[in-house]
Amino acid sequence: MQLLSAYLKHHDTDTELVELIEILMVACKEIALQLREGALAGIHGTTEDTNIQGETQKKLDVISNDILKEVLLGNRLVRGVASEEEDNPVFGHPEGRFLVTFDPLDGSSNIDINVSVGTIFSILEVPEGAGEDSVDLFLQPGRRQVAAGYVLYGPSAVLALTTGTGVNMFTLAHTGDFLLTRENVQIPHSTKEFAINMSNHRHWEPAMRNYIGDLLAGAEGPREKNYNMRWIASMVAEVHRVLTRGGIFTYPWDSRDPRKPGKLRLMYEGNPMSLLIEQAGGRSTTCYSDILDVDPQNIHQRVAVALGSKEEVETLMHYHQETPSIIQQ
Ligand code: P6P
Repeated sequence: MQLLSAYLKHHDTDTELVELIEILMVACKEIALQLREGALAGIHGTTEDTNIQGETQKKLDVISNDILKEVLLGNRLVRGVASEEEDNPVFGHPEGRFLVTFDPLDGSSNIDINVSVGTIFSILEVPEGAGEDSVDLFLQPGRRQVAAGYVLYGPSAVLALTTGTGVNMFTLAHTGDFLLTRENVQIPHSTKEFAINMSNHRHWEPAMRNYIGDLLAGAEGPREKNYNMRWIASMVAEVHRVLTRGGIFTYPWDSRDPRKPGKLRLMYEGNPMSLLIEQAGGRSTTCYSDILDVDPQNIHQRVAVALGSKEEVETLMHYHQETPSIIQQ
C-alpha cells in the first residue's frame, strides 16, 4: 500500500503542493480524532452562534474550522484561507503561494446522529501580479483550482483527491498514514440511482419536476428503467457514493428563496466537488452549464448543483433546455 506523500511524489506532483496537502491531512486527522470521541468529548451539540450562512454553528464546526485555520495559516505556503464558517477570508503569509477554501465539517447536522460528515477543500494559487490581501484573490473560476478533495469521516476516514491528473482515494490507517486504496477513479457513465431532497418537490422548476417524475415512472416511463433513491444530507457522503458506484446527486434552485441560485456554496462545495467529478469522467453542472465555468462574484455565493454519471447529468440538462426556466436572472 502506497503512502499519500510517496504516491504524490512518484507522480511528480509539485513539491510545495505535496507539502500543503500533507499539512491539510494533519488537520483532517485531528478532526477525525475529535469526531471519534463523539459525545465522550462533550463536543456534540450547538454553540450560541450562527455563521454568515445564518446556520447555527455546531461545536465541532467551530473546532474543525479552528484546527484548519491554525494548521494552514501557520505554514509559509498559505497566503490566506476562506471558510464556510468565516465571514471573511483570513490572511497569513504575505509571500504565500496558495489560497485554500474549505467547508470544515460538511453535513454537520448529522454529527449528533452519528452519520458521516466530511471536510471539503479547494486549493488555488495566488494570481500573478496580485496586489494587497483581498477577497478578490479567491474569486477565480473552479477550473483554476490546482487541487481539490475531501476527507469523509465515515466507518473509515477516506481522502478523495485530485491534483488535476485523475482522482485517487486514500484510507486513514491506524498508523495515522493515508494509504492508497483506489487509483484513477472512473464514474460509470450511466446510473439507476439518484439523490435529491424530495421534500422540496413543490418548490422546484418545472424542468426538475418533469425530470424526477420520469425517474419515478421507472421501467414503464420514458426512461424505461427503474431507479433507486438515496439522501444522506451530507454532500461529502453523496459525492463519495457517486465516485464509488455512479449516480446523480442534485440540489437544484428552488422557490423557497428565489434570489438564491441554490443551497450549496460554490467556492468550497460546488467547485472542489465538480473538479473531482470531472476528473473522474463525470459531469457537474448548475443544471444549465458547467459549475467549473461559473465566474465567482462573492466568497459565499451559492450555486445549484447536479453532478455525477455523465449521461444522466446530460439528460437532466436536456430537460432544462427543453423547458423554459422560471428563475429570475
Ligand atoms: P438538506 C449539509 O448541510 C449540506 O450543505 C450538504 O452537505 C447536504 O447535501 C445538504 O446541505 C443537505 O440539505 O436541505 O437536505 O438538509
